Amino acid sequence: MRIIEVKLHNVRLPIVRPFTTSFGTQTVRSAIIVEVRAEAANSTGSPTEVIGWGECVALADPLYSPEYTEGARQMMIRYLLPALFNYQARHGVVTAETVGHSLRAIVGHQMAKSALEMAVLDAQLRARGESFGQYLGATVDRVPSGVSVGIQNSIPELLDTVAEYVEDGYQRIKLKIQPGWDIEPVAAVREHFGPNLLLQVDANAAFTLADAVLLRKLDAFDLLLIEQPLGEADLRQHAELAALMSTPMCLDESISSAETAMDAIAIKSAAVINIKPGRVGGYLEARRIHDIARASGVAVWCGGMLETGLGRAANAALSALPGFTLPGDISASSRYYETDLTEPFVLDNGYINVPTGPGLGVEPIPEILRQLTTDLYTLAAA
Ligand code: SMG
Ligand code: MG
Repeated sequence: MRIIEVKLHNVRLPIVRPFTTSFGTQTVRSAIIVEVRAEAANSTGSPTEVIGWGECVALADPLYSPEYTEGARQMMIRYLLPALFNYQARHGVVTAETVGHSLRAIVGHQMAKSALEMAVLDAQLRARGESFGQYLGATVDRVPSGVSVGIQNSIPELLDTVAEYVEDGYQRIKLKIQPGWDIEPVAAVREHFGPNLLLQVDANAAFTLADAVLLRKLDAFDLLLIEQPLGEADLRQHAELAALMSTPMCLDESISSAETAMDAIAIKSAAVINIKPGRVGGYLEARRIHDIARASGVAVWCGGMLETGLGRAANAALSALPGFTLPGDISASSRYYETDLTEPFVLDNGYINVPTGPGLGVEPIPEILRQLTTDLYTLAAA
């Protein structure tokens, strides 16, 4: 396809209730929505004009990962869009499959790169009338929905919050933990909701290997997994901790590519991988990690970055691949937003339906996108 123009919409979506993790509290979601206008081949091969949408999942501050919203925007404007347009000028066309290749000289910045690749892929698929799910290899039409529960002010508040989500139908609960909010909340939730609740924890890198004795106490609560207890760079230390615990070790922040996934599997730092397309540079790399993990007998599930309906649609499609054997962090839009950018995703008996329309199968509602946009940047291809 030939890109005609790219728009970057900075959007701000208020979050319905503050979401606290070991690294901070989110009250508003600022994201960059990428709009690619292109001429692409339709199913009969004739050129047709289409719009594709991408979402950059970098958070406002570099606390979860090195990337952050403003930095990602600068990165796209200064380096990635020029590199993509330069590739197009040299080759005449771009395809979703070559976006990663065209940006490879620029080190890192996976979330910014992922957003561009997602928008190009969406445009390409919309033109040929194929859905994300079909393209990625989905084998089911709905995915079980899990929810991530932030750190609360007290145990009673935590129990109330979890009860609400269980009533909504969420099939799995993930508790955010940090030093001082670790064993007690997990014990309380397990005791209150009983042995059948699918339960897991996520520390967002807040512990060190010196906390191994404390963390081992989590083995008593029959957790599905413990997610990223140690630092992003601590692959070896995660392997040591994994050997000391019976709870399966899951990595999130540490897995930035298919290569790191292979290394983590090889040295036994990960029995489970949380796949976030933004964190690994896009949906194509995410699928490669799924393939590697599946071939290695490692379970994967799809993480969440408080996506708008655009990212939620793509994540639902990815989660429909056969190796996604654990419920993901793909909740209903209402978990975070009163008004989503797209038609809201809703829980259907504890499941999220995988969109079936062309591309993402959903698009921003123009009026809502306009209202929530705080900044707009436009660049036309040369
Ligand atoms: O989209 O529901 C969601 C967020 C799920 O907990 C979630 N994400 O480490 O897995 C994680 C966090 C990262 C973002 S926290 C602001
Ligand atoms: Mg995580």
